[in-house]
Amino acid sequence: MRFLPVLLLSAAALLGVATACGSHSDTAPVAADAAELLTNGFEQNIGWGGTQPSLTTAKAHTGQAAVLASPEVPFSYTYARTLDALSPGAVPHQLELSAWALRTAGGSTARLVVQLDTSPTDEKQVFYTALPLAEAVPTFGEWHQVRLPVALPASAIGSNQLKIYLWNDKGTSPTYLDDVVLRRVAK
Ligand SMILES: [Ca+2]
Repeated sequence: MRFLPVLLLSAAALLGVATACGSHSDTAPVAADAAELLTNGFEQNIGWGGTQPSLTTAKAHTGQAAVLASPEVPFSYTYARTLDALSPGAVPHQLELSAWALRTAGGSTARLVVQLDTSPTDEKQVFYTALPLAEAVPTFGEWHQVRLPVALPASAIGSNQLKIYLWNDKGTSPTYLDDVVLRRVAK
């Protein structure tokens, strides 16, 4: 039975490969990513906080829920949290936002926005960047993964409040967003 350990090792290797592939599927990662600061597929948000026009089950990349921006809903369901709360003990400066976006038509011209306000009570902007989805998503009716590198200024401090949202801009058709992940990028 000298071949048995080899077989077991092979099986373990195959399982390892399968697990590694699984972690890249469209579902939430199994293993916690130390650099991951937030992740949201919006499945648990439905019903909480009262009526929220941006939360929708009309389209979804995973599960049943996503968020939208449209002429009727100019700003999507918004993430807002101070840098201290987002990443206790170390203000993150290099970030990457990834998300899945779907444009319904040529008029889906929403922008994916990351902004930093002075504080939760002072909306004076410290930083702003936006990804035009009309450029990042070339086709309609299909989900595409988009990425937005975010380099916060060196002057950013823990009491600054980070916001993430879709802005409809001058869009005439809805744009959908799902499976948002914000990661700290190692320098
Ligand atoms: Ca979802």
